[in-house]
Amino acid sequence: MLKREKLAHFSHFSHSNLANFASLNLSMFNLILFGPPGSGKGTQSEKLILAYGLKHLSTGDLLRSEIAQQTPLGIEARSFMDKGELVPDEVVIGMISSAIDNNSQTKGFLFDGFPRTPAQAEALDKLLEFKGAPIAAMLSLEVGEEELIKRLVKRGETSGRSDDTNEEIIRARLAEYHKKTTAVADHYKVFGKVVNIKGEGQIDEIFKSLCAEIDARM
Ligand code: B4P
Repeated sequence: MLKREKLAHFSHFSHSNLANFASLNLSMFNLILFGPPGSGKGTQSEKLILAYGLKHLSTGDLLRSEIAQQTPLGIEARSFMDKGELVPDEVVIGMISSAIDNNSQTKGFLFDGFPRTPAQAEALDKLLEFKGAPIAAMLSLEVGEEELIKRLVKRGETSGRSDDTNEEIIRARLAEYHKKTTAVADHYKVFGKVVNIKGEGQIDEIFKSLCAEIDARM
């Protein structure tokens, strides 16, 4: 059985089977999918969670769900997202912390769009240290700036996402990425966990490159 099939197979294990799971020495396997807005994190995450049976935690999706339900958190988050700014750390960290607690039986998380600041990275490390399950790798999708803008403008034509609708906001998101998020890669480089992947080209080719890097670390 391929490693990724093996891991997906174990995702069907129930709570009572956890002892078996531990005796097989398959501890929690956690990944970060990293990259600028529009680099394909959401696109590749959908394929990776199917292949490896990991629990997908996308802070963008969680925030958009809060906005759709018009919760106080969603209303606050929207005011930042509509300007292309990051949502404050304490809001996002609280949200991720509950999502981790609510999925304690998973055999691994795929973090998509989180962490986006060094403070979020430190908070995540502490949450996972508590579970004895550190980040195995940060897979970083590399895509040129003009290609990113082209993709997001195109998505804006159909997605209805307010942060994709005009180029000025898209450029603000990219500026925010350079100002606050690139430092997160520096944080994980210190631990030798960053793997750069070319994020331009066919979606399936990029997926294969990601799988090769994951399989090498399982
Ligand atoms: P996110 O939801 O994380 O989204 P994103 O960065 O815009 O996009 P992603 O990289 O997932 O792109 P996708 O695959 O969809 O963030 C939205 C906002 O939420 C942020 O700006 C911020 O305000 C807030 N937020 C989220 N997390 C936060 C945090 N931790 N802290 C603070 N604030 C936070 O791809 C984009 C497009 O490209 C798609 O249309 C796709 O079809 C296309 N595409 C993908 N791969 C392609 C390929 N190989 N070739 C051609 N097109 C491709």
